[in-house]
Amino acid sequence: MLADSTAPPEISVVAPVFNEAGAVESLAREIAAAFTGRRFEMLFVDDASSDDTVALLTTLSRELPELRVLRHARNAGQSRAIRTAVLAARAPIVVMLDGDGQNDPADAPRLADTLRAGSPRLGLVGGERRVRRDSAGKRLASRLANGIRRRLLNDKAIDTGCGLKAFRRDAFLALPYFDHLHRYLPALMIREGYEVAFEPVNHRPRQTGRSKYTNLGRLGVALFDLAGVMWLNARARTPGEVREAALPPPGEGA
Ligand SMILES: Nc1nc2c(ncn2[C@@H]2O[C@H](COP(=O)(O)OP(=O)(O)OP(=O)(O)O)[C@@H](O)[C@H]2O)c(=O)[nH]1
Ligand SMILES: [Mg+2]
Repeated sequence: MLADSTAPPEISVVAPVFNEAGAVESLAREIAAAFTGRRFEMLFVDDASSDDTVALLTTLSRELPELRVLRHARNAGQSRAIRTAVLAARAPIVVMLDGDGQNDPADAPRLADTLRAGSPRLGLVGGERRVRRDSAGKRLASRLANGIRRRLLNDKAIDTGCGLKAFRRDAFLALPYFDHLHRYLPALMIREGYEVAFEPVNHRPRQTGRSKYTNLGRLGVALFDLAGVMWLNARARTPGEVREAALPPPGEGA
């Protein structure tokens, strides 16, 4: 429950969902349990699912007042769903996680706390899945893509594909948007002048529903986007710290 239902939340937990009817109810309950005692909200963004995902969530929102359900009229992809959620989020700190239950909500408050305890320049705290609960093929494709990306972008991320990340809402909204941007959040944050940090997190096998990506499809688009992010980096310029210039007190200076 919200500690004070009139005050805005401190943390917005966001989950993109596309045909995840088997997972959303227990995921929403787990998020609510993980954030008990904090001022939080959770936003599930349904990306035009054809199953019962939305009906289940809206029914559950009667029981969980922190739950907000947004719906796309057309399927627009995981990154767009995350952006929809961040735009609607009311808290300055956002934690995103996959809607299929593979990320463990119990890790989410810790990532948010690390972000809040950091300097204002810390833009993102990403999860790093210590033990991947995925097929050998997916782990191999992921290791290959991660290695190439890290070498070319130098984004410090060992596991950029981990769906669990905490970030500053204003920092996220300053990033350029493109489909599948969610794989490049650490690189884009660094490009914008922010620092990034990582923490080990739990990972669980997918229990219900179907994977939304194929290994080959994901690898292909990741390499295509990599070229785009390299171009963005080549065209980046950052001003360092920006301060408001004040007039000197009377009698001092010219
Ligand atoms: N909104 C939206 N979410 C999507 C779309 N595709 C995938 N997702 C969500 O993004 C998250 C990650 O997708 P997954 O299919 O779980 O990808 P994965 O974890 O690499 O694959 P699995 O191990 O098979 O689960 C899940 O919450 C999906 O529901 C999409 O087109 N739109
Ligand atoms: Mg998954």
